Amino acid sequence: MLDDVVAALAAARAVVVLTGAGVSAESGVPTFRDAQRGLWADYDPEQLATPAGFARDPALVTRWYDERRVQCADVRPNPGHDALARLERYYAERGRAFVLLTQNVDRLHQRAGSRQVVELHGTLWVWRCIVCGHEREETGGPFGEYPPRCGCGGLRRPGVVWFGELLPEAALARAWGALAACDVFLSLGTSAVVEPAASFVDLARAASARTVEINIEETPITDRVDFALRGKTGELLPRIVDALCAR
Ligand code: BJW
Ligand code: ZN
Repeated sequence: MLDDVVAALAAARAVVVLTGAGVSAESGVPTFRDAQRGLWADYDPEQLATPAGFARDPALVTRWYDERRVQCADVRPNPGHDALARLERYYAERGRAFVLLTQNVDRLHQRAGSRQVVELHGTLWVWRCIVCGHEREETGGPFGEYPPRCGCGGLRRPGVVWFGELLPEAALARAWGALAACDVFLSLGTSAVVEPAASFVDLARAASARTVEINIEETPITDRVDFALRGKTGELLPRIVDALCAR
């Protein structure tokens, strides 16, 4: 089956990749839905990743996100991220289209060298004031004071997309445009339960794309893809890209 995926990638003229937390797991970034160790193990997601949760307890929510931001500074991209950056270069050198849609907020794809990255769920690294809208990239140590405040006195929040919020319009438009025109779609390390990204596979199928999933477990889309590879992205992606480049 790996050979079939490599053959589909070799023939592809336009590729769309969707990534989720599983791609960063081998870097040591916890996923969301891993019940014991996941990011939500000690909390109800509704408490942390919703506008209502932030309104109820902004100190708790901003501390949680700030801790994650600081942890992300200490981790490195893994071989899965590296392979995706190489895959992008493979298509760029051949004048073919490639877009990486990520639900991840850690920016590890960019650090690995990927350039065509669409951040569907925003990023942990940019914080904005909920009153004046002022945004600033935060690369230093922990804020230390929670919730952090803007010069105008307003509360600052992480630039991520919470449940019930709209995805950034430009990101969504880019995703829809790329999906409508792709001939191969890869869903990597995502549980495929959070909309609208969970339905991207159907948009790719509607465009007659070959569809591939790589995950250590089955997901709700496993039965709808042409090729479902069971395994770690940090192990399978380098093998796939090596084989593609060796053809
Ligand atoms: C490995 C691995 C290894 C591990 N190798 N694999 C239609 C129907 C029903 C509900 C809705 C709907 N449309 C919208 C909604 C509401 C909601 C939604 O989807 N709810 C569902 C839960 C049902 N969606 C929204 O609210 C979105 N907004 C929106 O659509 O606005 C319009 C609208 C609103 C309301 C109603 C209708 C329309 C916004 C979604 C924002 C999601 N935000 C979060 C938090 C971001 C901030 C933060 O980081 O805290 O994004 S939630 C969280 O889930 C995070 C992730 O990006 C996202 C996806 O998770 P992901 O990446 O898949 O991670 P996991 O942990 O779930 O899975 C990891 C996977 O990796 C697993 O499968 C492992 O097996 C695998 N794995 N190691 C390969 N080494
Ligand atoms: Zn402000």
